[in-house]
Amino acid sequence: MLTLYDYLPSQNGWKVRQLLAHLDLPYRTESISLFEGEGRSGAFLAISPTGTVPAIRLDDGRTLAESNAILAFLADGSEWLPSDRFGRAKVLQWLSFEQERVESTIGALRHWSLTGKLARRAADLVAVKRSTALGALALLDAELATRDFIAGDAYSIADISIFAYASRADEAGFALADYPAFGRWLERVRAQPGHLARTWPYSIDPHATRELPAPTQRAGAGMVHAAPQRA
Ligand SMILES: N[C@@H](CCC(=O)N[C@@H](CS)C(=O)NCC(=O)O)C(=O)O
Repeated sequence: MLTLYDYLPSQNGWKVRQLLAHLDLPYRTESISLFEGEGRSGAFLAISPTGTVPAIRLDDGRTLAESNAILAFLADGSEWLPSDRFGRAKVLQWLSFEQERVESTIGALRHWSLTGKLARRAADLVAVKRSTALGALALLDAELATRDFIAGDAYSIADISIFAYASRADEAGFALADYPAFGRWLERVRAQPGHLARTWPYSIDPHATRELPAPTQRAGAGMVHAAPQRA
């Protein structure tokens, strides 16, 4: 059975939970206690090189990390990833946008806001993340005024991925009412059969107010992992 390495308050984890629910695929969950440093254990770094969740282990022992790579892998051959070359590339376009403009900005600001860390962050860092997030929300609003779903006419893993953090932008201090077409898309996604409404607050984790452990220098790798921003 597939194993999902997860942290329940994680919306990156939600993306994979949502697709697994659509696919009706059985899986077991292994929870990683991120704020107690479990993500930095040698055993977990062998599964997820950045020490982040989600990650999966297949029946044959192979492992895969990065939420959007996992979505693309699991959705292959399903209605949630187009089979034509251009349609797939369009989905990948929006998955890349999600990582650069949504997850790394709204995701980080939400984590800091909900766990009391925002006041400890440098004002210029917060300002850059806020302005990038505002740009992303405005862009999504303009794009979604022209079609029903982000990568075309059909709901896909690109919608799942962007929905994960964009739908929670209010928890990062953004006014969703400012983006009406985006708001209508949120409702279209919520109306999908099998939509996974269940999420978990950070308050289920007594350690969530801690900072994540310092980035690790892996022996022989010659590089330091980027400072963690999201949980
Ligand atoms: N780009 C990664 C980001 C994953 C990520 O940042 N996950 C958070 C939980 S939402 C995490 O594991 N944080 C722990 C850390 O940064 O050490 C993805 O999309 O999977």
